[in-house]
Amino acid sequence: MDLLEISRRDLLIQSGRAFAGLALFNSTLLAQVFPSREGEEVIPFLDQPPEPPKPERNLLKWEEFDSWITPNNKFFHIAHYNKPVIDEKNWKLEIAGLVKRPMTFTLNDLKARQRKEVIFTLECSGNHGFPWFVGGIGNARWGGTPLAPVLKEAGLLDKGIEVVFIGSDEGEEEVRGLKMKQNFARSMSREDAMNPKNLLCYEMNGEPLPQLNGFPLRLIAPGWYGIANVKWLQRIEVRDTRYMGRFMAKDYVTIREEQHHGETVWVQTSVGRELIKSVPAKVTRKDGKYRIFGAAWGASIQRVELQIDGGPWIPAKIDRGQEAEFAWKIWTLDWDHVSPGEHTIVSRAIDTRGNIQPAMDDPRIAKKHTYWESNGQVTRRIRLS
Ligand SMILES: Nc1nc2c(c(=O)[nH]1)N[C@H]1C(S)=C(S)[C@@H](COP(=O)(O)O)O[C@H]1N2
Ligand SMILES: [Mo]
Repeated sequence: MDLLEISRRDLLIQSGRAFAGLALFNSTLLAQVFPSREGEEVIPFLDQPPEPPKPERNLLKWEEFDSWITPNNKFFHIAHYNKPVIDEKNWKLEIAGLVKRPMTFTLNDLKARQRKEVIFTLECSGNHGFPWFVGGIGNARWGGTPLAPVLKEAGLLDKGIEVVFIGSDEGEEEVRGLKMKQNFARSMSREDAMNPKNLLCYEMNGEPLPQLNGFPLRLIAPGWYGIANVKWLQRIEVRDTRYMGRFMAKDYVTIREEQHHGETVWVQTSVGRELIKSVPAKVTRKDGKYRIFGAAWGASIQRVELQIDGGPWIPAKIDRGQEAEFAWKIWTLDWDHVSPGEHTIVSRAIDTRGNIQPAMDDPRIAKKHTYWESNGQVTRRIRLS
């Protein structure tokens, strides 16, 4: 059983770390226990994603969703350029640009600093719905050292307004017929970069960061879409102008029609913070009783509701993840009085301020012309016998 395997694996990881406190150990194990029922059977949805065009991305298969923490070998990976294999002996992180004291750090230097963990659900902003790209998401326990004190030590100059995170991976870009080599990079405003939650991350679920997830170091920016979490980090550069690279200003741009004083305006924004979202993950049957499982993330989740066959919204039960601000919540609904035949299931998440995950026909979704940041309500179809 998958669940037991994960627990055993976690046990090995935890016991390998000599001084892991018993309380932490217990709570981690407890948190991973999925609200599943022994021997239940998963009923496949009718709307299946097509065969993944890029199997190497290792996307999440929602019907196999059975762990609050996504194990490293089941975590998706997306790389836009090459996938550098880095020898940590030859690697350094450089802090450069508009700082008083340019600095370099080896991996051991970073590991010697304050260590922090965050459980954060990383979602690719391209995850735009069934039956297309949906599995670019996973939840991991990321370990590393906080970024803000490192930047403080380097001393940002007053005119430094932009912090650029540059990866080791590179590709060719073309602007106005000019071809040039570029490294993958994303930026944040000085204020966003200094957020105490940001980590220079070298560990994923208690193991060194896997190569495809950015070994030896990546940025983990809890609350931001995947694209902001720069992998294979090699240089952090402080500038006095906005960074305009491909993944900030050209690609990963949301284009939406908005109404300004009754006029239609096309607005372009760079993909940014995660948005409130939920998805029905799977339906199971045990002794003729059905249970719907799902996840909700991207905001501080107050509740999740389900609509079956266009009926009233029914509250689901949130079972896991309430304690972790940036992690997905796992919810379930015991589905009674089910008749044979075809059914639709829709979920919506509501945040602690009362904001509701938008319906697909909400102008925020319907008037969006690029597929990024698609947090509309997901409808799934199923046939029961
Ligand atoms: N250096 C680098 N960082 C990157 C990327 C990349 O191509 N190169 N892809 C980004 C995108 S689009 C996503 S969704 C996340 C995926 O993180 P993962 O591969 O660890 O799942 O990494 C981000 N960081
Ligand atoms: Mo992404």
